[in-house]
Amino acid sequence: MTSSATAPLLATSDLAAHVAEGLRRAPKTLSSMYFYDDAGSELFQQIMGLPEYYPTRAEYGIFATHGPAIAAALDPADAPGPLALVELGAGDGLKTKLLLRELLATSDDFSYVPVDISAGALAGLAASLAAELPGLRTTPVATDYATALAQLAARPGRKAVLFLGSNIGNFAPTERAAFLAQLAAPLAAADRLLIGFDLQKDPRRIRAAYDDAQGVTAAFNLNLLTRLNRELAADFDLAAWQHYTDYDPLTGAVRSYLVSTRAQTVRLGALDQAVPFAAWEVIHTENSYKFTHPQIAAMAAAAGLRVVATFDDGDFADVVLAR
Ligand code: AVI
Repeated sequence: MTSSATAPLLATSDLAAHVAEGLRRAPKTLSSMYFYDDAGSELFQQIMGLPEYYPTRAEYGIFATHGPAIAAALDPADAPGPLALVELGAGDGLKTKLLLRELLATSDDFSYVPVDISAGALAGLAASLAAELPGLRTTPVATDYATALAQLAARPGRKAVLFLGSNIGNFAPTERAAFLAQLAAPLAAADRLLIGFDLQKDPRRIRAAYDDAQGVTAAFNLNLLTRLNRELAADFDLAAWQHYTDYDPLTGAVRSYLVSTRAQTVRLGALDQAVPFAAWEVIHTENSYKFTHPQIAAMAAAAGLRVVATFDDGDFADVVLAR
């Protein structure tokens, strides 16, 4: 997301309420949404360049190969009126820039609305777009998905919504269905939705993508505790926590955890709370689901959407959907 604002995107009270609730659950849970403070966003940038983390390269390759066809599916030649390209979770926009170049060349009236939870990532994206695509009209929005969905529903005019990078995989199945239904609801006949799905494949390859040899993904996961130390006056001792991740081919879920390597009690000053952890107890921090084409078709149908086009390299699929 691009924004001139650098203020925290989520009030500390939101984080505090979330953490208080998540650490009362069994198993203890924290949402991966909170990975993306400025340090976490930078670590995610590094992850996207790792040899083991194939999804970003795969999707970039799909955009590089099929850019004109993707642009045509999102902005059909006979569709009326200006187009707003709204991207949820825009990040650094590397892949989207391929599409933006294509649309700038073919569409006479479109604008780009990158939405992201990280104001830092958005500011970087806005600066790079201004330098690389000076003719582009950009309106960045720094917010979370829930607010973005409400804003989307209220937005008049033709729109194409991008949800790339297998961000859809970070929802649990029930949340995913609800999110897709909310995304679908405001779409008119000429509107389009492009979703990037990571596909099920060699389980070892998937697992390695979330447990890289350099330990960047571990640092990304552990950064959540650093964030809680800073923003909630917590005293997590990072030396007593490990990153652990596993892939279940039956459910298609990569699950990531922070593992307490000893019995310990952590104080969260801002919550006035002390949380006990048993030795080897885990905090579940992330789901990263992988999909099959039949699952994708079923999810689309359940949200009242049809598949307009699919761009697939065998590892990853970008699917254009419409009402
Ligand atoms: C942002 N999201 C799609 C990434 C994923 O693959 O689930 C986040 C990530 N977590 C660990 N590595 C990458």
